[in-house]
Amino acid sequence: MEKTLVLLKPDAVERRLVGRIISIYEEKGLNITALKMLKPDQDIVEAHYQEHKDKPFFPALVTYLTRGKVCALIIEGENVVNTVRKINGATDPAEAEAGTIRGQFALSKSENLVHASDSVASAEREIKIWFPELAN
Ligand code: FUP
Repeated sequence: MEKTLVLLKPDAVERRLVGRIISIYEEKGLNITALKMLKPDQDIVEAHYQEHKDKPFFPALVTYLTRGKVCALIIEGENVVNTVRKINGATDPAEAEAGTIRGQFALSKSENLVHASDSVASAEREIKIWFPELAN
């Protein structure tokens, strides 16, 4: 079954939206197969966002992700990578459809509540970063 890596970022935890957001994935019929809360260090966040390391927003992105606890999840289901990206909505909440998580709960492009892998290959890479204990 296809897997994706989801992060509920520090703003989601600070705003006590973890339960509501997880419910949206579950009510869609997707399965949460791993879940943990952790305060990530700089290394893990830099590894996760390596594609953005030369972008001007990268230092602020690392500060944001490391400022508090995140909830990391593995979600499984048919076509789950695309399904969760649609549920999350566009990166910029101003462009996200109203029914999406970002469309409903977020305002800021830099603090947009959730992350989800953008491909099956990204999901495999990101699951190893956030759940190294599950590697076989
Ligand atoms: P997404 O795949 O939707 O998480 O979006 P990106 O990989 O493009 O961006 C990752 C994170 O970088 C965003 F969630 C927030 C941050 N970002 C900014 O702060 N400014 C930007 O212009 C683009 C992204």
